[in-house]
Amino acid sequence: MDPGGISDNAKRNYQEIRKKIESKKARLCIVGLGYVGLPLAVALSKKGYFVYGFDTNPAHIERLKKGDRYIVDVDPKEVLSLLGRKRFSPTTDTAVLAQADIIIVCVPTPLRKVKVPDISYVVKASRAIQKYLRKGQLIILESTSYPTTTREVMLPILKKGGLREEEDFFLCFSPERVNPADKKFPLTKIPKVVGGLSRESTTLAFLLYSRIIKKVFGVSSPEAAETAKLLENTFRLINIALINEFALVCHKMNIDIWEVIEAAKTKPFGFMPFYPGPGLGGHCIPVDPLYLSWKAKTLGFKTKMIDLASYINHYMPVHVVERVEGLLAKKDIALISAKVLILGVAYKKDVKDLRESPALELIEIFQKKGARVFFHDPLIPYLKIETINIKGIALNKNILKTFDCVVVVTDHSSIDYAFVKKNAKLIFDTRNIYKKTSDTVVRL
Ligand code: SAJ
Repeated sequence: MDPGGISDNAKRNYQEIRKKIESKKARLCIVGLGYVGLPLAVALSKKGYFVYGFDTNPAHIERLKKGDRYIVDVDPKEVLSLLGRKRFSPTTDTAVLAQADIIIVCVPTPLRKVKVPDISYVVKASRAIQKYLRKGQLIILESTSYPTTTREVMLPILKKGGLREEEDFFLCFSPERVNPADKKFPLTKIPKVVGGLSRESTTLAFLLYSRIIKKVFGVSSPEAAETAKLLENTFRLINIALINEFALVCHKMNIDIWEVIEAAKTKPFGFMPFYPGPGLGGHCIPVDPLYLSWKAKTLGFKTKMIDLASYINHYMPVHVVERVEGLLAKKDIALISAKVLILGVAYKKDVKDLRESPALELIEIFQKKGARVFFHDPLIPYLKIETINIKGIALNKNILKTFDCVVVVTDHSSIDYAFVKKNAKLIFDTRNIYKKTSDTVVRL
């Protein structure tokens, strides 16, 4: 799309950025080198752009320079090669923001303790950018947030120095969609949505992402892009809650939920399988939809489904403990004297991320009921979070035999489940790893 009906000043700035994108002379800065920012920095840098990687945490910068792997989807060797070729420059120095023609913000958007959005990282990043903001810059926000964040939070901060949006600088929202540890869908294979304050900013973001991603989809505003992302994650939250509730009902009816899902999956249209589990973890699915319900509430609208789905998902760890308690009671073992092993504590398989992991709630509930709780996770050697402070154990047959129950919580691929089955007295399988129930294996 070429600019239509804009001022000469805007056109000059637009064309300057466009030319730099097309010639790959644009200097980029990714703000936030986490599971979203680092893969993006590497992908753009590999495509030939010079990329600054800004992060407030010096440890991230040090680890990158040492070739440490701290993001599961990024190969440290690639980072070292880009560093060596001076294509990528990680730094904690905000002054690089002045050098960048395009700045992409990938900072966390968590919830505060009282379950309201915490956009303090977005505000801090916006203030840092504003200090160095100059004509001819494109700013893109990728962090998931409630609709209007780009226009009503970021924009007023950027304009503080007198520069004008869509005239001197351009502003766009493009939701991140990284799926951690998903080899089938690396960043470059996941279509990207872009929504700018004007056609020009949308076009510039479209051109940039098109260099690394096959399908880029432009929408009419940042709000449309912000809301599309929340729809994606709310879709998952609700459907995971639905299948969790189905698991609870099927347990009551003594019907195998896993068989029911396999049967429903044979329907070639109008159905998408989700799987019950021990609860809902990660920093996105349990969190992002609450950004929407919070925004709706400010407009006097109560989103009942999101709140109900969150309630059901948060009930699952309680259900798992109740099931284990019931199984042990049949063996005349009370939880208060039981020894329980949590197998896998990350929020989902093959990642080493604990955020919102249901395993943490499970451990707390088991401990409150007096059980002695241990864990094994091949990717997480130690748990030191709030009231939990335990070291992971190695799996060996003598140790396994000492547990009254082993609870499969995170189905990491690298765990030897046959070995566990051979040596455990009782297994409660929340992920259907064993595909069928037996005299020592009970499934959710
Ligand atoms: N879970 C279930 N049952 C399911 C699917 C997931 O219990 O059928 C659980 C998982 O075990 C995990 C939680 O839900 O604890 C979230 O898993 P997830 O894979 O849905 O979420 P994330 O946070 O790893 O990644 C998601 C992306 N995942 C997928 O689309 C598959 C995507 O929604 C976003 O790109 C990403 O969040 C994000 O950054 O928003």
